[in-house]
Amino acid sequence: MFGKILIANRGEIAVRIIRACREMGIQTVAVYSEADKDALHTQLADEAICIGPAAPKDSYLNMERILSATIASKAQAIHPGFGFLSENSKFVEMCQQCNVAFIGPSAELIQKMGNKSEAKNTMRKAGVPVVPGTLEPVYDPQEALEEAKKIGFPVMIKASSGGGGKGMRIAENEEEFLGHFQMAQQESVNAFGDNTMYLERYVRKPRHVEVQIMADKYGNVVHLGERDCSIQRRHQKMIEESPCIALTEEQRQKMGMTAVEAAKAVGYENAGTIEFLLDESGEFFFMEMNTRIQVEHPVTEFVSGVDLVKEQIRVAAGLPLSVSQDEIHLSGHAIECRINAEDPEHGFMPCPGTIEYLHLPGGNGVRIDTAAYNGYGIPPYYDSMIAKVIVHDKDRESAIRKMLSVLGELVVDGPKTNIDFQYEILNQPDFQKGKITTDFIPEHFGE
Ligand code: MV4
Repeated sequence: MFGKILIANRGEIAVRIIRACREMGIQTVAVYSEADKDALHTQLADEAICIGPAAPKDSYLNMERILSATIASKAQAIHPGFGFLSENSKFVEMCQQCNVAFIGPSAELIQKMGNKSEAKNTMRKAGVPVVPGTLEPVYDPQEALEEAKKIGFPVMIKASSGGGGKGMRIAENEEEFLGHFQMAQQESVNAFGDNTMYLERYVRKPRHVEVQIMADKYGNVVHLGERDCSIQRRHQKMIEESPCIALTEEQRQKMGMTAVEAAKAVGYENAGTIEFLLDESGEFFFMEMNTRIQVEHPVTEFVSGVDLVKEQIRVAAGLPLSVSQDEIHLSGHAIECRINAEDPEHGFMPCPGTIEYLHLPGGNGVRIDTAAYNGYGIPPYYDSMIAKVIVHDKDRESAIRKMLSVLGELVVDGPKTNIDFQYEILNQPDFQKGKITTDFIPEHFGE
């Protein structure tokens, strides 16, 4: 096992990883920016190294400085968390060159899955269901129009390098296709320097359902059930839950096994997530594979009882998976709400500032992952998520009631937050009935 791990991240996920290391008897090294000298992760780690100014490119994205800190502190491995360098294949290669273990999959796999159209083709060849669409990349608007006519409208125009909705447009008909294609392609060129596009049939009112998988270095792969992440605002997830109540037991089995097959087909290692679109008829299609631990991993930890971060560290150190598929029993229902310092009344504008008073509820089946504390100043340079509230209870109705109780008790004085907005979502009759699709927020609260 590793003796010392460097955590190349900040905020609640850095704290989450430090705690896992401590429980495993592993020494921890935090890296921090000048804006994070009083951050919780900086204080909690055994050692902390300042890696530069506040701007992410000068600190948490600065590969040379992070590797220098790793070598100077004699850490044997880097846990990247999510965001920042977690899906940067160049960084993974640099780790390898420095003889430092990267806690995650190989550079090749990250690169392969980072290209969305290539990932889709890889999965299609492995027998995983994908949304019907182009098999080859498209570049030329006129040629794309011909392909779109073959698929049939409406079509989804997507950037190969995309993700998170960037470079993505819906064309309802032939007339608007060329304009939308050119806009999506331009957006992709601007954001990723890549004009490679692909087309798909547009799936109306889908659910976003993703399967957590975990793989070791010996070809063992397990899945830990699915998460329904349909409640999103502008491609930012707000609420995640497990299980997805729209699935029958048969569909759930099929989706889990499909995810395991997909991971095996690419020789995956470490934690990963296979994203599916679930349509109104119950058919599901591969969307993307995320090659990192995700924000919403605690809902899976609650229903499975498996500590995913500890498992990531174990498999990266060369140990076999600690559980087999037969030993994984999913129980009850878990829900996560992301708490952001933002103003829902003014376009969800980020609201950095000092937390004057913080009260975190607790109780049976309540978990709050946060790096916030009384008097903490939220810096303006990073994302606005300040806490994750996760609850677990015997069924969905009980979990919703628990979440409403926790959100009602939670106090964050100082910055504006989305706590009341989250409460309103959970209070909606359609949410309580499980009528949730990716259109839930625009349909119930407007754009
Ligand atoms: C789609 C789709 C409908 N049909 N593809 C959004 C981001 C990217 N990961 C894929 N996305 C979508 N792809 C087809 N063929 C609808 C979405 C989509 C969506 C997906 C998951 C969660 C929220 C979403 C919100 C809007 C659109």
